[in-house]
Amino acid sequence: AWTKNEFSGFKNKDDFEREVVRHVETTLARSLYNCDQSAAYSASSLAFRDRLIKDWNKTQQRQTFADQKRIYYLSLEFLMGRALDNAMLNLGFKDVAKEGLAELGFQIEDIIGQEHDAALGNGGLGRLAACFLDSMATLNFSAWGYGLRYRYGIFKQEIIDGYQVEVPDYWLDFNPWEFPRHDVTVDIQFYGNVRKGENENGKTVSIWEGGETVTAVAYDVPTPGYDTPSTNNLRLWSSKAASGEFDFQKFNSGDYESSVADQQRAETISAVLYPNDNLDRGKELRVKQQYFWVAASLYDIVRRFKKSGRSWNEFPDQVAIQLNDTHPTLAIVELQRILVDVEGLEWDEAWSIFGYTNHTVLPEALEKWPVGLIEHLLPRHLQIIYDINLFFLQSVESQFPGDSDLLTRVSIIEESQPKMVRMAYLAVVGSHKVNGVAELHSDLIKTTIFKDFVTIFGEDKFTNVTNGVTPRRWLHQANPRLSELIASKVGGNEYLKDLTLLNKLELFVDDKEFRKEWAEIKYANKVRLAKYIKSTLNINVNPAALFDVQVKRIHEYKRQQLNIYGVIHRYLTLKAMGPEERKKQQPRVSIFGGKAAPGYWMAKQIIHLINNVGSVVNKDPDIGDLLKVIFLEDYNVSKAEMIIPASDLSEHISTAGTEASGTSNMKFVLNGGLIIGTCDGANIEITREIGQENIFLFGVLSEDVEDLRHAHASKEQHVIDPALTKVFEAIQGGMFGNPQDFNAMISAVRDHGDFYLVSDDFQSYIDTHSSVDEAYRNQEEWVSMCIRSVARMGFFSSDRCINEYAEGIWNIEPLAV
Ligand code: 26W
Repeated sequence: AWTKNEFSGFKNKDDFEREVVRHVETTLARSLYNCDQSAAYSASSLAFRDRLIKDWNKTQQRQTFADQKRIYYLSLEFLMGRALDNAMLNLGFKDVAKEGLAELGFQIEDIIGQEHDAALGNGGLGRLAACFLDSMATLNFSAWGYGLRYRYGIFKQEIIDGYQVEVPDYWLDFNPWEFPRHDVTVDIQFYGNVRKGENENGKTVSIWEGGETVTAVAYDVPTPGYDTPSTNNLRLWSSKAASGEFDFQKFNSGDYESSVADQQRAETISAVLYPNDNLDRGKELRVKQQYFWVAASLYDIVRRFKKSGRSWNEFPDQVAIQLNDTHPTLAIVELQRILVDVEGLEWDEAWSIFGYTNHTVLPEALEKWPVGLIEHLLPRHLQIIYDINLFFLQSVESQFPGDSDLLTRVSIIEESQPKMVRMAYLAVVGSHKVNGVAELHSDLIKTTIFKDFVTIFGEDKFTNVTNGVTPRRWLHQANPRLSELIASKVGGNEYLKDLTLLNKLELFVDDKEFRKEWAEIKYANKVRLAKYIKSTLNINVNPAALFDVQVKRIHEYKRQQLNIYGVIHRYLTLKAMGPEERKKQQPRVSIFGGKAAPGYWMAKQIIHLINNVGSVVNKDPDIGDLLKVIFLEDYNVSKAEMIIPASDLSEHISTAGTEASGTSNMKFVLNGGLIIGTCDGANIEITREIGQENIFLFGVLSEDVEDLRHAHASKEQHVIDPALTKVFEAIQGGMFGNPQDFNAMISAVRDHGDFYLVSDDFQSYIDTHSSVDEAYRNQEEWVSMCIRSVARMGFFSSDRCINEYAEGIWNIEPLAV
């Protein structure tokens, strides 16, 4: 057993204050009289950081000493959000900090609000990686995250005249949470050529030489667990020019400019996060990022392994590498290169080192690289890919003799013009387990994109790990009052480490006083969001109205267009009513937020329509508080922490079969909101857990999607839903600005086969919204539904997911503290 103070923390508020003052005066070199909120943030962070470092060092020592298997989580994205609040809560000293800051004349919320989000991710995949880091530390696993230290995270979104404008997110001005390790560097090679030659031991191997070298520098970020001294490491690589002789030569011969240009070219590799979500654009710089990061990480992993002095056959007992989507798939090839070319080992296929998590079935998101590009950039790796493919196809041929169609279908090399390397197939062939992220999704990958591979490798290679979220950030941190109320009923904060304890709440569903407190907290959270809307958009929204929220990346498959058409339908319906009838309607606020990929034109049109509808509806005197339409600018993790607790109803309305899991659906329910959603992703398991009487499901089922699409495609113009037709007529009549702007959106439904089935689902969508209105009118029953739902959400903790990965994929046990 450990005591908190032994490891980290503050004796009391005075202790904390002293540390803040010390940092203000020395580290920041400012006087206390000149300490503004920003300085108070910096000093508080440094004070907590000092504590974190101690735990972190001890954890790393303990892990080195124990010398057990480690998990390496490779992800191109880590969407961490803010660190200070999280550090205060995980270390357990937020109260002390609050009092201390108050004495210094600050409100803790203002100080927390000074921090710039660490936004090194696009959406679901990156945030999942961040939740996993929190769980791995909390559960005391020896785990490392490996990623890229982008100078620019996901862009900031501004809305100007209703359109999205992208602004660069330069976030590194002051970042107390990272530690540059200028002594931990790896030289990474690109281009060049391959010849046969002898290695140190006189063995004939392939030698990759020439080309250019870029240096990877490690930046370490401590990631603390909750209520444990375990603090794991997230290592992010930054690129810089290698200080080779080549540069000096140029420099000395007076070619200063081109030497600086080389430097900039090297730095470009880790300069910017690609802002595409679910779309592969096949850019050379992206594959350079991938190899740079993967090669540096593997070098680091192998270096650590070799330090233990073990022989290579123990490698799989010491190392588990999880591939977060196909982005790090080159790690499979790079490890093979290290083993065969550098270490001189024989080709060995049967190692259980890699696990591959698939996060999407959308064909446009599946990575493929032109063979010519890989050959040019990574000539030796292409040879190894060909070898892997050869061995694989030979084994398929011996298993299914004469089935040449099968060989063509499963080949890692697609015989197209130009030829392509199929990264998902490479990941499947090179991993011992492949998992989807929700039951439906894991079933779908087995019957669609990886069907043939199930035949070849058998069912057991394919598994499911339903996603989860960390209750520390997504309940305790985001919704402190609700977290406290829950703790008072379920036996304290233990439930934050064992979320199934939430089930004790069922006993209090009928407790009037408890329900009242519950409702008051929701209301207070809505008031806070209403104030934020007032201060940013100058729009008054009534906190007593039903808050209906859809916040996520803007994408046609996520169907924000269905939502806004539903809003327009509501508006038209209200307009057609007499004043008496109107008074009987449920007031609503429709809240949207999310970024569109900068090159995704249709998604940007959707944002534009939402804003135009808002500017008409919000100032219509006939409507008043009955309907408001809000688009919140620059949705990110810290805004999610404010928005999610304020929602009554949230929308998870993807075309069935397209959303792999969704994770915000879990966060919304955990915060006492209900869901309107399709039978897709984790919505299905949420329904199973909380009961179908507590969720508003609608729409076609995934097994019917293909037939419907075919039926639409076979018709010239397909007949669309009459209510939706009215919506289209209103848009085309110019009710929401220049109708031409929205031709493409309408025509996608009307003339291009309605791929996302907006028309098919429209009627059931608006009917289901009517049921929501009706249910909301009975507030007592509504609150009961919310409490029951929260009580049954224990399954969706990312702790449960990590335990499933540990047991079913990584074969690893936690390290006792
Ligand atoms: C190559 C471009 C690219 C970039 C990002 C392709 C694909 C991605 C991600 C895999 C997209 C993503 O974030 N997927 C989401 O992953 C979440 C975590 O598993 C799921 O909850 C979401 O349903 C899924 O869309």
